Amino acid sequence: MGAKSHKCDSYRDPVVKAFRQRQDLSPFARCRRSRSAPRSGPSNRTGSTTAARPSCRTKASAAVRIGAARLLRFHAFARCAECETRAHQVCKRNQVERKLVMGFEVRALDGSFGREIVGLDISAAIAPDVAVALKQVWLDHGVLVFRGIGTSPEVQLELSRCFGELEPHPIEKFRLDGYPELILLTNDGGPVGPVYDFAGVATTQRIPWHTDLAFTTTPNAGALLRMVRKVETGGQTGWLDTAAAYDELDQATKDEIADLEAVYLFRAGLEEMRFNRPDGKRLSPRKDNYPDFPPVANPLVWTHPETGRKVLNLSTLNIEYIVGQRDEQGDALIRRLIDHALQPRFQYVHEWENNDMVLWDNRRTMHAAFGHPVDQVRVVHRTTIKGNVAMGRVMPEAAEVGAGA
Ligand SMILES: O=C(O)CCC(=O)C(=O)O
Ligand SMILES: [Fe+2]
Repeated sequence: MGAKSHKCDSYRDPVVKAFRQRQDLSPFARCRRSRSAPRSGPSNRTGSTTAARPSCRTKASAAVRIGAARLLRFHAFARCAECETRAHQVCKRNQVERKLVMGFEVRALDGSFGREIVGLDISAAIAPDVAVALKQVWLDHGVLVFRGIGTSPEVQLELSRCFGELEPHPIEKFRLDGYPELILLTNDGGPVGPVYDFAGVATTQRIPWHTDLAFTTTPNAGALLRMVRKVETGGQTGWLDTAAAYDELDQATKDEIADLEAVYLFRAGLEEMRFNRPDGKRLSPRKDNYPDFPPVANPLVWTHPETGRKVLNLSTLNIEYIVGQRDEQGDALIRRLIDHALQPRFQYVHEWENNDMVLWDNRRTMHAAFGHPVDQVRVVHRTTIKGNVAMGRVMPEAAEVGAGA
C-alpha cells in the first residue's frame, strides 16, 4: 500500500473534512482498544497518513472492511471526544464509533433526543445504503431535522421513502394536487382547523400533544413535515420523547401501568376531548373538517415494534379513560402521567425556517402544533409513513359513536 492509499476517499470530502476540523477528530477509525496506543509522528489532525500510526492503520482498515460489508459504502469512521459520553452508532463487532457515515453528519439537537442530519446530498436519488443508515438514525433517536434542504415536493418524497411505505391521506381534499402522498396543511384560503382565542389572539392550527392516529388500532409509523411558508409569529412544532418519559417513571408506576389499556378517541371539536384539550375559547363554529372516530382501546405501555423499547402511549389529546377504571382514580392516574410526560426535559421544539424538514417516529413520540395568528399564512407539506403493526382493539361503544357520527 502506498502512502496515498492510507487516506480513504472520504478524507477529501469537504463535509467530512469540515466535520473533523470542528470536532477535533482523528481522520482514522479507531477502536476503543487502540486509544491507548502511543502516538508517533505528526498529529493526525493535520492530515498525516496512517503510516505514522501503524496500530491505528490496522484497526481503521478492519473497521472500513466491516462497514463496507455491512453497508456497502462507508465514507469514514470517526470518533470525537463527545463519543465517550454519548451513544452514537456503534459498530457492534469491533466497537468502532461511526458518528459520520455515508457522507452525512449526525448532530445533537437542543434537547435530550432527536438528531440533526447535516450534509446529506439530496440533489440526486438517495442510494439504498444511505437510506438504510438514515432509517437507523431515525429509529435510534426518534426525530430527525433536515435544515434548509426541503426545496421541492420531489425532494420531500425521495427522502420520506427512505423510512417506509407512504400513505396517501384518506380524505382527498387534504392531498396536494398531483401528489397523492403529500398532504397540504395550510390556512391559505381559510383556517384548516378550529380558531381559538389564546391571550387575545385569534389562533389557528394549535393542536395539543398527541400521537397521530393514537385513536385507531394501527397508528402510522411516522411523518415528515416540510415548511413551505413559515409564519412570523408562533407556528412552532414540538416533539416529546415518550420512551424517555417511560424510562423515567418510578418502578411502582411502571408496575401499576404495565398491563393497563386506555381508551383513545378523536372528536372534530377538540374542546370536547377530556384531558389535554386546547385551553382557549373557541371562536370558529364547529366545522366538520374531520370525522369523529369511535373509541379504541390500546395498551398504555407499548413496545416499539422495531426497537423493542417501551414507550408511554399517552396521546394526551385523545386519551379518555383507563379500561376498568372509568372513575376518579383512573383519571388521577392519567393526570399524573400527563404531568410527568409533559416536562420540558422530554421535549424538543422546532423553530421553523422555510425548507426545513422534520421527520418523527410516531410510535416513540408525541407532538404538538403551537398554532399561529389566523391572519398569517403558514404552508406545510406532509408525508405519512404507513404503520403496519396493530396494537389495539375497537371498543364495543364504537357502534354508538358510529351510529351518531
Ligand atoms: O402543523 C404542525 O406543526 C403539526 C401538525 C400535526 O400535528 C401533524 O401534521 O400531525
Ligand atoms: Fe399530528
